[in-house]
Amino acid sequence: MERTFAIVKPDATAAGFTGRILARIEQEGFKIVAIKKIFMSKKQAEGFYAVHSARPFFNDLTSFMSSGPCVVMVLEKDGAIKEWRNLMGATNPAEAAEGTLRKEFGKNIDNNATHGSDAPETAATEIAYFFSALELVG
Ligand code: RTP
Ligand code: MG
Repeated sequence: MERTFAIVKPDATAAGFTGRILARIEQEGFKIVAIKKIFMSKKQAEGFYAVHSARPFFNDLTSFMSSGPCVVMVLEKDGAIKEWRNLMGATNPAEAAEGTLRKEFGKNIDNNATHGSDAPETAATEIAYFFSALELVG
């Protein structure tokens, strides 16, 4: 069964959306294999988003991700990577389809409520960045 890595971002935890997002995750048939609340340092956020280090939005993105607590998760489902990105919706909430998490809970492109891995390789790297093998409860 495929696994992906997901985050409830600081805007959504601060707004009190964590429970509603977790409920949607279970309703849509994902199994939560691992979950914890963390508060990343700027350096930890920079490590997580290293792939974006040359982008103009890198500093704002990593400042935002270290501005408050996140809920990090490993989700399991057939086609989990694509299914989770579909449930999140477009990166920019203004462009996200009705019924998606970013449409319902995102404020703007910087404060867009959730993160999801974009490929099997990034899912594996991102899961290992936050969780040890012993923390993955299948
Ligand atoms: P994520 O990695 O957070 O799941 O989002 P994504 O794949 O949909 O988007 P990605 O291109 O990986 O960008 C990572 C995060 O950076 C912010 N961003 N800002 N100002 C901009 O043009 C811009 N583009 C991206 C977003 O918050 C996005 O989630
Ligand atoms: Mg991405």
